[in-house]
Amino acid sequence: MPTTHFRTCPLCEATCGLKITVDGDRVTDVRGDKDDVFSLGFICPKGAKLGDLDQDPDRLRGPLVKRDGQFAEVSWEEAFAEVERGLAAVRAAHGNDSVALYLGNPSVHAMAGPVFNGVLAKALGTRNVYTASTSDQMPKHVSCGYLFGDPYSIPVPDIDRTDHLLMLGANPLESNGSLCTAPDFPGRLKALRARGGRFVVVDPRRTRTADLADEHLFIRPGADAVFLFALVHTLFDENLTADVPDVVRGVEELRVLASKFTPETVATACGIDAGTIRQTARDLAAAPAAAVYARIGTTTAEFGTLSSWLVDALNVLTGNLDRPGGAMFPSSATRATYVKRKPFRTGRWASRVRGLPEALGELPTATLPDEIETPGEGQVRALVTVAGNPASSAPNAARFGAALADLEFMVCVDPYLNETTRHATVILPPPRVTQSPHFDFGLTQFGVRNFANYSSPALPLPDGRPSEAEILARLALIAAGQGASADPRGLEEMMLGGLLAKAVKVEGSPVYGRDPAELRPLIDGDGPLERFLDLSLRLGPYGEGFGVDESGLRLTTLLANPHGVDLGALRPRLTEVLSTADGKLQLCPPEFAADVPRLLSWLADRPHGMVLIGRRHLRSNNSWMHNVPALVTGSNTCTLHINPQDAEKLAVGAGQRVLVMSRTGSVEVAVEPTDKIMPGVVSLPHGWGHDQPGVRMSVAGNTDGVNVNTVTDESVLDVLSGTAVFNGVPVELKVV
Ligand SMILES: Nc1nc2c(c(=O)[nH]1)N[C@H]1C(S)=C(S)[C@@H](COP(=O)(O)OP(=O)(O)OC[C@H]3O[C@@H](n4cnc5c(=O)[nH]c(N)nc54)[C@H](O)[C@@H]3O)O[C@H]1N2
Ligand SMILES: Nc1nc2c(c(=O)[nH]1)N[C@H]1C(S)=C(S)[C@@H](COP(=O)(O)OP(=O)(O)OC[C@H]3O[C@@H](n4cnc5c(=O)[nH]c(N)nc54)[C@H](O)[C@@H]3O)O[C@H]1N2
Ligand code: SF4
Ligand SMILES: [Mo]
Repeated sequence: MPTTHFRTCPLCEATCGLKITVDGDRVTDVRGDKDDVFSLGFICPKGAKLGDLDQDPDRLRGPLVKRDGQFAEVSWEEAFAEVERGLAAVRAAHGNDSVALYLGNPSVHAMAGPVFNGVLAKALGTRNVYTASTSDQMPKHVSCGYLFGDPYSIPVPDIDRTDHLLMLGANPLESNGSLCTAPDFPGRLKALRARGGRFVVVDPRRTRTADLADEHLFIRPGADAVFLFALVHTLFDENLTADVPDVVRGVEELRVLASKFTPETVATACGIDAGTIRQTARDLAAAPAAAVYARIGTTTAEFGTLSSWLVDALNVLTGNLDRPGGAMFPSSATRATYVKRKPFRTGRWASRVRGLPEALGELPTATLPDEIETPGEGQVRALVTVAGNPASSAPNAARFGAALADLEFMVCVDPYLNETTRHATVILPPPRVTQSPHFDFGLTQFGVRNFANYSSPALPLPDGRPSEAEILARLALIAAGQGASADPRGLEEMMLGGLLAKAVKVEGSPVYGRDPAELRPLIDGDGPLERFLDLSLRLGPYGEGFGVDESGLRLTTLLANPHGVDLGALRPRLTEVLSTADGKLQLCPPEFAADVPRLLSWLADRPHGMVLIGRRHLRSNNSWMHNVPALVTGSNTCTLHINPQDAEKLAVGAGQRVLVMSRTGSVEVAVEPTDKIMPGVVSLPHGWGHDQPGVRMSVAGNTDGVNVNTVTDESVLDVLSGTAVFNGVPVELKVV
């Protein structure tokens, strides 16, 4: 008998509710759940193919261990024993820092990662922690960390109530949104226009999002920081700033800094005339409520942190930060607000080889190959990866892959044998999506409405098959020296006990002064992730508080509401968020001001030749969805978008092949002339190129694509955050 299950889609940041039909152990139908409180039935082609992904025959069913260069199927016990041997040998010989940890993108989307990855990192006791954040959004964390004191309090555009949206470097019609969880982003943008609002897109490509907008400005890649500075300047210059509240410090310092960036000075660099820049600032200031929102086109860029900062500076100066219709701070149901946070800063330590500053306890992923290749005390000799494919996703991927091949030991928690895991000694595959529970610990922090939604597994785990939570817990126990056969329950008790012990000591916590031993038996849930969720919900801002508010949230509330719980529109909460040393909003942090001379030198001496940028397609998701036949057809191709003028200069037509060359390497691709991209700029999507030896992805392996990160450059970074530069990469083209 087929059964129906309501589940949150774990594939991207939109958190759509899905209605999944399961027959036996197969998914037979997936559609949007129209009763989902947040997504109201929206679904995209990836969600619709969740079944194909779930039952992909190439997904690894059990662990693999490499013996004499070949992967062999082994039992889980053997695999964990091999991990213990491998890690212990490297650590005994070279110390804790010789083992690095890399956490990839789905470690935020799968429920186990947010609960266990922190413990795993701690147990490894290494400074060599790397994540996909430094290939993505780290500039925004650093910016919010210095401005507001909390790197995780990132304002999102209040898209459902705004009158004016200025969007830079984001393409939610393909990506469905990022650092802004808004299921049916396209519908929300259409609604904004339908109610008379205005929406402007700044992008070197006229994307599907730009097509929907009132206005699209082509911007030269990498110029966002100077463009945003010129908007800030115009607000001051034309007396367009709103009354800035007393809690904001640094207005005058920002005005002085911005005075160097007049629209006239930056116009050529941006490819946008000064009059349009001024008008953009005027429109922003004139709107009753407006929001500036910027994403990956601005963060994986050389001045990612400055751009991220200036976006929120504009929100503050136009009076739009923390007000309905402006840029607001969501409040996650599992993030306690009573916790006192230490003031944020980066650079508490530096990477060994390049001396790059730490941010959020991580080092830049771009520098991991340096740490593997360079001999000396602290050299990385082993690697643990969880849900990551850095041999595809990191800059100068070829060098990255070669560095992985040089390691003494590598263990990967990953369902596929792909570009990265082919270098592993041990692969530990997590179970299928339908066999795993789901809750978005991370994304509830970025919702355009406050919400909470838990999905229980649709299918049971086969006997003896560890969940992803158990895999991570056992890795942490091995790393902590407890051995491959230590009971994960012990670790869980320690974690729950630790959280309770902290909570009872903080004034303002709902359980202040109570006894952890009395509270522990009250925690609900069938598994460790559910128990962790129950505890976090009950201590969270809407929580039941262990009896304080009977109507408050707890696991049972979510179990009783399979379509999710709507916690309402965003509400102003800046005072709750601010956790800087002096409790003020730092509009002009000295750390950022110190990076402005670098921006000025760029302005004076910037690349004038051809530059490369990225692009996303609705039917891809980074590197790991090209093995689903239905997702790799039609327009989802790895071609080089080029403006027809540039194609004509090169004398190439559609389908002809060119070599894209950079400092780090070259790739050969077919061109696709389109006036949707501005002259002087070419674009390639990332996540392709699956034809490397040993990759076991039969569909992806036959796709015609190259890895764009062969030509991206690990030596150039957004200095303040250590983030890789994927946009604005200087390249040369040669017809082959
Ligand atoms: N040139 C260029 N490069 C880019 C980007 C770009 O725009 N241009 N984008 C960057 C961005 S934004 C990001 S986030 C990074 C992503 O960088 P990564 O996270 O390193 O790469 P992904 O391709 O997302 O790989 C995800 C891995 O997780 C595995 N996986 C999938 N589901 C699960 C699961 O449930 N559990 C576990 N354990 N594993 C799972 C997949 O098999 C895959 O190996 O790439 C970055 N790289
Ligand atoms: N379908 C699909 N959805 C995804 C993903 C995916 O791979 N495919 N990946 C997921 C991940 S990991 C993330 S982080 C999000 C990212 O979500 P988004 O940030 O919305 O990502 P993109 O669609 O790449 O949009 C970035 C836009 O920036 C533009 N751009 C490039 N360079 C510049 C520049 O210098 N300045 C400006 N202003 N714009 C520039 C590009 O042309 C592109 O249109 O998407 C997530 N969702
Ligand atoms: S938009 Fe994202 S969350 Fe929604 S169905 Fe598609 S992949 Fe899943
Ligand atoms: Mo990302």
